[in-house]
Amino acid sequence: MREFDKTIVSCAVTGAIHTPTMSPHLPITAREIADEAIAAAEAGASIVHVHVRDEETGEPVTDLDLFREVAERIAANCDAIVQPTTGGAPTMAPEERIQVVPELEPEMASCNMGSINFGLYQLLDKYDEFEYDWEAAYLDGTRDLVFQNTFEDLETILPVFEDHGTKPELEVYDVGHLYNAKHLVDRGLLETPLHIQLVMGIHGGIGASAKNLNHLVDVAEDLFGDDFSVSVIGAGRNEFPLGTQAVSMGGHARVGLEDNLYLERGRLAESNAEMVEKMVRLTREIAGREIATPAETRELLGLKGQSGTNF
Ligand code: KMH
Ligand code: ZN
Repeated sequence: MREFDKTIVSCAVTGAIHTPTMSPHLPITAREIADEAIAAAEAGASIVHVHVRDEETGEPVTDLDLFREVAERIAANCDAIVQPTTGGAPTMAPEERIQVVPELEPEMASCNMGSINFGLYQLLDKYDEFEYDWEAAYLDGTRDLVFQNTFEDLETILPVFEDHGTKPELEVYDVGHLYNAKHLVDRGLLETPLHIQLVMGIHGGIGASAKNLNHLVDVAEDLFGDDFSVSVIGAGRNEFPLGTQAVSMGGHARVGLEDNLYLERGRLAESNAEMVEKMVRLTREIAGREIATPAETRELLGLKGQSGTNF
């Protein structure tokens, strides 16, 4: 694993996993999403990962005007790296999800390294009723749903990243996805060094445990030698423990309301910024490492710079 002297903290401010009823602090409108990202950057996040939502109902959408509004507002107010999702929601088709890359030509975007069952239906039991009709149907629908990222999908979308100078952040939900990435590197569809985001604890993907994190890093080292950097997302209550393990082993961490609604057991996070502040504190106090600025992160990851984007 590539060892940087600084730690990259990313923040995923809204996502498509959690629905409006689950937290009053989940940003919904383009303005709210952008402002949460700006505050997260001010708290120390050098990469802000963004999804967009229907501004009335909060339903995940791929509306390019909303993505543009979010990206432009963030870029006008901070120098964080704006990283749109090409994952969208598990219900969306890959060809719909990739459109944001040609539109915004971002420095980075997420790129999902394989299909998985993406179970959210287990969240239904936690809520007596939902504010919007779509929420329960959306969650229940994941019982019979595959979050699609086939080899053909990847063959189609990876050249789009290449054409627009967008570095893919490889979202890896299970160990097999690392072998998918190796296959794509061998076919010249992925360029090293890779930036791998280990997504742990999604229902349908690898379980979130210290042992599994070590295993995933071991497999990545077998496959890529030192030609990769790794960040870690622990879903839900796993976020801070696995993020701390990651930064302590020379990796990086992602926090935010996309992946986890709680600042600590039983206490909803009131903002993405306070989640970033906690991860920065843990990085400094437990791992004894400093946080990378956006400029340092661009250098470490070989990004093209904000001037190379289309927003
Ligand atoms: N929302 C999930 C379907 C990504 O942003 O690329 C996957 C996701 C990953 O959020
Ligand atoms: Zn996402």
